[in-house]
Amino acid sequence: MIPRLAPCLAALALLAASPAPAAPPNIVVLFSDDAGHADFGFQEKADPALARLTPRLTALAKEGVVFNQAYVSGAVCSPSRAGLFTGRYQQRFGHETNIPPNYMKGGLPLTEKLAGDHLRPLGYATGLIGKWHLGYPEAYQPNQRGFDHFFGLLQGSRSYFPMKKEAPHQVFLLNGKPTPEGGYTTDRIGDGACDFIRSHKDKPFFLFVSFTTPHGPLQPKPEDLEKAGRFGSPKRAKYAALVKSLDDNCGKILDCLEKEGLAGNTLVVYSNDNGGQTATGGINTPLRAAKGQVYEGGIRVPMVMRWPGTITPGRRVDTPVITLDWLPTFLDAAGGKPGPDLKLDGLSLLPLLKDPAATLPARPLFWRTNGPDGPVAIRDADWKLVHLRGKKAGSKPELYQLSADVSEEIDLAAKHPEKLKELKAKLAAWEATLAKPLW
Ligand SMILES: [Ca+2]
Repeated sequence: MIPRLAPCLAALALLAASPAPAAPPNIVVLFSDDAGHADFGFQEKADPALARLTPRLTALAKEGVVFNQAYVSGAVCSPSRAGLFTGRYQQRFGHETNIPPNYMKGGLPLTEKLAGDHLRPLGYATGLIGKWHLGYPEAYQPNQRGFDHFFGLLQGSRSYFPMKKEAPHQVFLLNGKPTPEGGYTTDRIGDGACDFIRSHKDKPFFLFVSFTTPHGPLQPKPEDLEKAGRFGSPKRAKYAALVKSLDDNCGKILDCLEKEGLAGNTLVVYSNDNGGQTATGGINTPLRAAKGQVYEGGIRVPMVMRWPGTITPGRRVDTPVITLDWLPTFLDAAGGKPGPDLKLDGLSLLPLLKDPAATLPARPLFWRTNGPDGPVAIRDADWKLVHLRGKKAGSKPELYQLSADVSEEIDLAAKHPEKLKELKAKLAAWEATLAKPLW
């Protein structure tokens, strides 16, 4: 028998020596809305009270990597999402400001391809649960923009409790059809995400969970408000309770992945769509300003990625990254390549995720929030130019060195005119490539 077995054993040994190609990972994005930079336990300058209320996201961060200098491409909801889904600066296609409420003349331009459009041909099931905010007419809704499955609202926010009176585009749709009111909005989004995971566990999936939490209205569940404890202001207490419900539901979704045996081969990303909204209780310490502005407090966000076996747990990355990098990263992880005609603005973060010693090619990052006369900013290495333009602040460009002054308090424009000139030129070259805002 031994001689007959030998070739089989040799073949087995050969198989063991050459690992099977890894299955493409599931990709799950947990995305919050208007949360403060300091309002998560994994942040370096976390508010201790909020750290206590965010144990699940803190645990996720310990199992993965935290990006200390993560940016969004837009300072408010809709443009930020247009950038991350396309991997392109949204100002290139005129999606520069929030879509006006219930605007029926368009949405994210149909000339643009979104993440789901790219991932579906790679064998991915695609789902969006929660807030859309990228267009109301049918042709602009998620089911027509690369998502097989959509359960959520077209509007940018809604009541957290069942609406007594119908409001346009705020009812939850299930693949285009309105669903009855019922349940707490954040819980419905968490449950909808788990339903998607359970029903798509047999093939790779891309699931984008788009919470409205903790965007206003400040309507926490009474039990969350009680558990949140005492705060200096009622507003901050309600906001904290909303963040608690966000963390609870992120935990629920992570548990679903675990229960279905999928956590090991799933890239989980957590981040937030724009800088914290201080007007509704968010705290951005130590960053200057808030949602809507091009200072760090408007554009720098908490960001975590976990992918067991690929990302070494417990790392913090200081390289500046931007949500425009997500699409190239997801394509890279899924084994795809962006076509040359796509003209993506982001870079794959996979090298950074795989190797702590890796670096990204040097590149400037840009922001503009309100057309050619609106506030604008560029970050290039450690330098940042902010120009509010328009009627604001005397309209002089300001220059900051972020490693020494993350709070953007010391304007170095007069001290470093050459650097100011260099950044102004780069900014002007970028602005020359942009389209006119669509609305
Ligand atoms: Ca937002």
